[in-house]
Amino acid sequence: MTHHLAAALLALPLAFTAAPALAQGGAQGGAQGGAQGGAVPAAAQGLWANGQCSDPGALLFLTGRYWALLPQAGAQEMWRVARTVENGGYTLAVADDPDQTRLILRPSGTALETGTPGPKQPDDALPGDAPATQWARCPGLPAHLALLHGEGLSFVGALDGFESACASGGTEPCVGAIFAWADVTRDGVLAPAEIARLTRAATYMAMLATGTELEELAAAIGAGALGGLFAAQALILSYDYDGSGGLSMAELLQDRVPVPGIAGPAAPPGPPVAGPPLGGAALAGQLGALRTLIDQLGPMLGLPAR
Ligand SMILES: [Ca+2]
Repeated sequence: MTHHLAAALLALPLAFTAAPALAQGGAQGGAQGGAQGGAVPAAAQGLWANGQCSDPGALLFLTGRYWALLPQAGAQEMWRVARTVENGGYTLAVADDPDQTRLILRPSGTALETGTPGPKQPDDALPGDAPATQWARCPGLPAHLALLHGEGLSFVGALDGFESACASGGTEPCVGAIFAWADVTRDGVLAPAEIARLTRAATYMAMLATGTELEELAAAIGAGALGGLFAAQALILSYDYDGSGGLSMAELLQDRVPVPGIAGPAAPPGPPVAGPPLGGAALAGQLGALRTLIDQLGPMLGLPAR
């Protein structure tokens, strides 16, 4: 069992190697007109609140490649950006889910305006007649939301970097990027608490990727806070060859075994494939290896069956 856990954790970075190819595939299915890009503009990236930062009606978190929408109640969701269209000071971000969810963005200093285009609105007709939602930039999460979203959004904020590190197809830079995020104390060893934090953050992201209710998310992260430590101990017992009580990069990369469900070694991304097979791939689908991790850890963490 513990080796399955370790293998699943090692496989986690491989999920990101597919991402650049997917982005290219999505861009080729692209829209007519307007400048085509791949990433959300830097001016729109970061944490935004609808209402007061201290008591937001909703939070919107944007990276170059992802956006997460976290209302005060109801569905907590996240999308991966397949492509963007720039037009007239507006950016349209198109996600890679089957519905090709779209979000119109217009950053202006400490304010952000967003809208959701109607189904018949062309990509380059920005902003169209979509009703606008106003957002204010927030320096950080309010205290009452930090426990629920803090670690998870930190992980989501690091995803762009993970994708870049994994784009070459090499396992070591890929694992290294995630290791660096997890190694809070910067001592080159993942202690049980650091592995537990990684587990909670990965759980958070996997749940957002498929969409989750606030209550489910809170329950999973809360349960993970306790269960993650046990899972971390099991993982360390399995891979801690030098008995340091933690896991080093060398220990993690040793004895790598292929994981069922992961197609082959981490090969460099092939030439972009045109057409529908890649277009519309859901974020949840790309995170297949991560789902394996969550599925393996789930029972130990007391997560609800999915
Ligand atoms: Ca450490």
